Amino acid sequence: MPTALIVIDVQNDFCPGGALAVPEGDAVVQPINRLMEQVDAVVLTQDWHPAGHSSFASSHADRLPYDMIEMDYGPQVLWPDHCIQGSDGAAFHADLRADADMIIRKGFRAGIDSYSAFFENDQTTPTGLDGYLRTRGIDRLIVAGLATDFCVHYSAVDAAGLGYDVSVDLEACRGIDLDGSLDQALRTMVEKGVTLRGT
Ligand code: VGL
Ligand code: ZN
Repeated sequence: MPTALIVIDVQNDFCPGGALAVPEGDAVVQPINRLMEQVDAVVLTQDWHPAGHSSFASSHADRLPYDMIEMDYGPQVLWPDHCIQGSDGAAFHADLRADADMIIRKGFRAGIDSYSAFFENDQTTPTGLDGYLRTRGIDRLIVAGLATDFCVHYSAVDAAGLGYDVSVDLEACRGIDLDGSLDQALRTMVEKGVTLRGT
């Protein structure tokens, strides 16, 4: 089966020292580099927000990072400012192999966040990745990267819903874990038909 590796958001801001650092976020780089050698196609996603993005706590009066708010498309966690377009924080980790086939940027509309590589957080606006993969004849996906409980989770569940054979390599992922979000994400992925590897 033609297989693609979908590398989620391995960017400086999600690594130690970054604006939204995931614990041990940089530990995913070497396992991902090795996975890249085992697949037919490699896609990187890049969280890519304009300054003042609506997912930033700083864009809302009297709100702090990790507060929840209600957006017109549903509940949204508020984050520290991160992955601003063109910033060093938005750049890929320097040790991530650079020879990917495709880079898909997400979260670039000021009023809507995008955790998933396939649909924005309204769960209907497509990013175009499904079309790219289908026209390349890809039917199996390995998903890895940051963060397990947010962008990896939503990308894997959407991919399964779109009919791909999806596995998540947990050795090549790290999570944020807000109030049990990591366990919840693992359970949801399994329920939606995603295979978890490396547990
Ligand atoms: C992510 C929070 C905000 C992620 C992106 O890559 O999981 N999380 N933006
Ligand atoms: Zn983001």
